[in-house]
Amino acid sequence: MKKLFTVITALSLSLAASQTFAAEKEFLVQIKNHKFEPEKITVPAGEKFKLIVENLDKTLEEFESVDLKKEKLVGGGKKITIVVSPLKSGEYKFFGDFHQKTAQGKLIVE
Ligand SMILES: [Cu+2]
Repeated sequence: MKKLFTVITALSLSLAASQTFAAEKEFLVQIKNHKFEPEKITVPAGEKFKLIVENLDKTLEEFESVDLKKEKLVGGGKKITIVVSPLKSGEYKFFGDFHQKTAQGKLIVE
């Protein structure tokens, strides 16, 4: 009986987890000619979300943000997903580490 209860608990927990997972919003930012498109992305405060970074250039880029404490390579023609923990409202800058002169963007959290 105890075993059955454990199984049910585990099942409902994983169900709850998958529902939370499915509810996460996704935001797409593309890299084109070493610039972010769009350069400003508005996201909700206090919510975990996913940032999809798609590199349309042929060259390697690195999505980086000191404000968000994130750094991830994205190959030419590739796509990466960055999971961002809930943020307080404000502005969070990010940039392409390999093309910092042009690749600049920010998240507007509100
Ligand atoms: Cu870097």
